[in-house]
Amino acid sequence: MHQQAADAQRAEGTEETPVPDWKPLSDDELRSYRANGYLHLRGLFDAGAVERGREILRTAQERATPTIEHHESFTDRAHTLRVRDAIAHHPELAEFLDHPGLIGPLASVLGMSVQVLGTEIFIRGLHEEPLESWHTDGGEYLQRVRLSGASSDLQVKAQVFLSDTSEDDSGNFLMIPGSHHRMPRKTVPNCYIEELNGPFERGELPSDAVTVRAAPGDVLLFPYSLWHAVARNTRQPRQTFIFRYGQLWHRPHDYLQQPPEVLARMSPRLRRMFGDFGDDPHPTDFYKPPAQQRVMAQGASAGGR
Ligand SMILES: O=C(O)CCC(=O)C(=O)O
Repeated sequence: MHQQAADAQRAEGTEETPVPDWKPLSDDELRSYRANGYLHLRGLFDAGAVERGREILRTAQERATPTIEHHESFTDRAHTLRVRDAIAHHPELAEFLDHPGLIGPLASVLGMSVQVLGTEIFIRGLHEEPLESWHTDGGEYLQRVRLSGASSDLQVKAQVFLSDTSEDDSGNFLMIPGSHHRMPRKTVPNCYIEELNGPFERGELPSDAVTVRAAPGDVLLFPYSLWHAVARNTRQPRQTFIFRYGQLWHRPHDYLQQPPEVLARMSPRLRRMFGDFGDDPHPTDFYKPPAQQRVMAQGASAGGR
């Protein structure tokens, strides 16, 4: 157990703080994440969870779940169905967001200040060209922030794979390990990385690019600053969820505040992770969250209701 998580578990005393239902990353896993800018967590969700995840996707397609209002920065395209703020319409996503196997890695890379900043359903259809160009996440101002080696992270995404991308040309996630420490030569408002995208359009990949081959149930964790793109898809619709996380003192990406009826269905841990501090929050709560170790210890599956 690395030092930060060990401190976290001691901090509030054993009487009050239940035994966490999650385990932090090992020192080696955390070192690897910080050096390479990603963690491929294989088989985090079992076959039953994957099937329930696919059911959420089917329901979203059948009901044509609405997404949020368009923003001028969105680059949504016809080949991709993208439902932003999906938790507001699909409460079953709580099973994935509150899963101990995901909470542990998040608590390790962010510290215990974990907030869900966005929940997206993604279905990437068939397309002969790359589905997304090289970019970083979170907009031009976050793009210019680079963290030193031992820093806690600021914002991360967890991509939950529900269909198979273990072969090439299946809408694979592409990334450059270690690129989260580098600044693109030129930074532009849409965060595209121009030095790579000209060659990419001609079919060239950087020599240090890695193609992620993921099986259903795998999760890829990566920070906002990792240079990434998406390969073409000539096989089958690619099904994933993408969850954004950040510090509790960040602003969400796809909601302002979850409505009371959405929060009411969640465990106290998940409500806290949606930035909920009850009816009468103090402004300082977001920076110094009360009883944070205790609230984060257990979710719905451990009876933390
Ligand atoms: O679809 C993917 O694999 C990645 C999506 C992406 O580039 C993003 O969420 O920023």
